[in-house]
Amino acid sequence: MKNKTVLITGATSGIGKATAYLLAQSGMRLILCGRRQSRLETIESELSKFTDIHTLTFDVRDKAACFEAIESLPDNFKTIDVLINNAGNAHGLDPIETGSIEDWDAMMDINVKGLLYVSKAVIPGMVNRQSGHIINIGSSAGKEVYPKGNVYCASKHAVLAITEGMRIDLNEYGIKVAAVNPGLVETEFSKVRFKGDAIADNVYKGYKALQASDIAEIIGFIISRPAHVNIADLLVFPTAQANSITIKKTL
Ligand code: NDP
Ligand code: 8X3
Repeated sequence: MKNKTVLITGATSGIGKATAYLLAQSGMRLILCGRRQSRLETIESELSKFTDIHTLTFDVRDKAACFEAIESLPDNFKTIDVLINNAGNAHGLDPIETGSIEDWDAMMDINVKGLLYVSKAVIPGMVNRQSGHIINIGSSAGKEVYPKGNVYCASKHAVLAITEGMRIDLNEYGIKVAAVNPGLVETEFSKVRFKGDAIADNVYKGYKALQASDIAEIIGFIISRPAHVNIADLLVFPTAQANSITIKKTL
């Protein structure tokens, strides 16, 4: 664990940030990515006491920026052992007939194409070294479509298909590939989905949602398995949630 270099996309918030804090304490060298540079700087200053941190500020929608960012890594961060493709969000929750094309573009461009761009920049090094570990953050929405979830669910179904394809194609190089698929996690996710609308405040009320730290612990567990063990596909819900629409609320 200690000597590994881990790249986390979407490290400025939620699951990615919690994962950075957890992994830093096991001494892993971290490359933290996101668009909000000031947040990356704060996280870097907090975590530098535990480990070496390098930050990369770029938008995963920008193909050239993804490749330039990975190319720009200093020598001591160039060997990426673990790639955590976490950057992503839902944008909107609307029936297909009224959904916004801008929201659809954002979800497909960030959740699917952004994941592919970053992976394309990182995978050749793993192939050359014949080792590596890719953990893609999917969603329960990648296994089940729910009302008004249409394009977000499609983007996460794509993440799962890409994960399975990566696992097959990278098998011969000894590269592990995993999908972690959470249900409801209390992060900035709903603020982004509902564009700051107060409706976001109700999403996690009346039950105990998963916390970002719960997913970070799962990611830490996956990374820490012995070389011959690959956790391929993990679905995790809060206890109150049975599927995307069955949630036991007390309010
Ligand atoms: P947050 O909104 O808290 O975090 C999203 C992260 O993604 C931020 O760090 C953000 O950084 C980054 N990001 C978003 N868009 C871009 C972009 N265009 N370029 C680069 N980085 C980007 O949400 P979560 O932590 O909940 O989400 C993380 C992942 O978990 C997502 O893939 C999400 O789909 C998935 N997920 C979330 C669930 C939930 O209920 N919360 C459940 C299942 C899966 P910045 O804005 O600084 O760029
Ligand atoms: C996030 C969980 O149920 O809002 O992927 O789609 S959900």
